[in-house]
Amino acid sequence: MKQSQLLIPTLREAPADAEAVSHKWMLRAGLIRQLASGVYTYLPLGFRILKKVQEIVREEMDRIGAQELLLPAMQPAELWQKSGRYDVYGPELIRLKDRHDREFALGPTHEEVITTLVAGEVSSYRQLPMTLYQIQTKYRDERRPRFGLLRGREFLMKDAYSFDRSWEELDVTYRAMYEAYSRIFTRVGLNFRAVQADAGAIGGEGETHEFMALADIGEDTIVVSENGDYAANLEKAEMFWEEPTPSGAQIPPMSQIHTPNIHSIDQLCAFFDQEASVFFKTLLYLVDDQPVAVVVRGDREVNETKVLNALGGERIELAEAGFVQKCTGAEVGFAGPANLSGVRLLVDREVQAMESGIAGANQTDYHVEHIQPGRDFTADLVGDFRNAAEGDLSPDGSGKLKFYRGIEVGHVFKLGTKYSEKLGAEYLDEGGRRQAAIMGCYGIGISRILSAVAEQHCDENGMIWPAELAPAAVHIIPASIKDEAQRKLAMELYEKFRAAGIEVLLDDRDERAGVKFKDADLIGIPHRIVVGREAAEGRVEFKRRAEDDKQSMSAEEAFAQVTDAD
Ligand code: 9G3
Repeated sequence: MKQSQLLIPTLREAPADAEAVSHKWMLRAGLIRQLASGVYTYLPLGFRILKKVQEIVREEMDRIGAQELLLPAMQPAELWQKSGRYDVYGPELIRLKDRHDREFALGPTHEEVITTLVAGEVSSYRQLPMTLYQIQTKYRDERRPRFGLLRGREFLMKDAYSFDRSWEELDVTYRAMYEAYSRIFTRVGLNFRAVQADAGAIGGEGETHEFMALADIGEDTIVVSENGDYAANLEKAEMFWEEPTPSGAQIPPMSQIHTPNIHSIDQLCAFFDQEASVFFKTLLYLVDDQPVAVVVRGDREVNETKVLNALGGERIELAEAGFVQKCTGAEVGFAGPANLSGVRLLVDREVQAMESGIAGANQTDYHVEHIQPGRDFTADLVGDFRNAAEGDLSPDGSGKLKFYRGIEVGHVFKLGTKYSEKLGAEYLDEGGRRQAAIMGCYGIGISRILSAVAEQHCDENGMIWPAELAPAAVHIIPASIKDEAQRKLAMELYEKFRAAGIEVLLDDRDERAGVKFKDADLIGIPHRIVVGREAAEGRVEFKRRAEDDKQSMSAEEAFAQVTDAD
């Protein structure tokens, strides 16, 4: 490839709204351009990288016997009505009408479509197990698209769907997919962790894992034990717990304290000169529109996913101030578990085990002290309703829990028969009985991988693409294209690499050397050969993008440096 003929519009500056480093570099290196919020064009170099990610994914999917197909993006609304999901998703599901006024959705995922297909084509146990996959554009009208390809409204996903005859066979399929994912994320050069996750709205009946690329820009928080044996998304993460032995101390009766305008835990700590851990934090939620009060220790955070799962609900949201006032009789900040009626009371086991504490009095400007769980209030449900926190031990006792930010690049689910029953993906088993296929679904964010890799592989000058993804293996830069000796040697090397089947980018532009070096740093091709003043002697300067040192050597040696590395 010759740069003078390629569209690689590098930028000196990134637009101000590019917050993530990956977004900044991908814009400046001329890999992507935004067409609309969350909607991107892949320019030639960016598309080369995207194709390489797809090829790696295809190789690993084909290796485990998954069959590639391509499903439509236009999905009839009826399918989503049959699965019952048409009304579960709000504005995030992009809906449209065709010329006959028939309703469609632009596919955000394809459970309904693939299950309908299999329902029509599979009828015998002899056809199973079967895993089908596609690499296709997904549409999700995110409320806040951001960070470039990390959270787009139109993005490329590999989504696979498996159909098995039993949960045991699904376990085999799931394990094969899990290991294929590990190979894929290793090959694309990501530092990742597979973590236990929560199935969320997709509802599966079985386990689910997310593959998280470690990055500070990541929206998820993952929790990993010191030896790595335990790893979970914070939504699901548990911690070591053992009931403390009660001291049996006599606790004075609960008594009210006037705490004018003391709303927050910090204000309470100052007012009572106490640690946050002595307070009972009571938050009011609506779970499927029913009022629920959750009580956790003052220094903990409520885990809404755990609350939702404990109640088997569909939707959870923090109650508005007005509702809190109506429900507790007090402004926000004075809610407490005692004398709270008409509300389900969920108490974290840590609070339930405390002999006494300080809580809101359900009266504005008042708190109560010496409140004792069991004596002064009775929980409807006691359990683990809090986020794991620094200092917690792993639930398997394997040391302290550590916290990282992560970018979700993959997600695998054991779905069970939720979709196959609703959409009729059934088969006749050996005994001639109709059985619903046991399903799994498996996603990889193809376009998101570009950003995750760029986040993990960049420095202050630009990106540093791992060899498997780089748009070329070597970047040849004649310092001055006007200098005949430099141009000649550069062209010889360029042809030599091409003849050897090595992907090479030649910067044959009539530009100052400094500009070319800056662009080379931005684009991040692993090896760089500068043809400069020593060209006449057949000598060049060799440099790896990931290292600082430059070495003068013969053109032949430089050629060998690249071919040996490849
Ligand atoms: C929707 C919209 C957004 C969505 C979904 C449906 C996420 C939805 C979960 C999944 C589950 C798996 C197959 C590949 C792996 C992930 N966001 N999910 O179902 F209508 Cl608007 O997509 N699907």
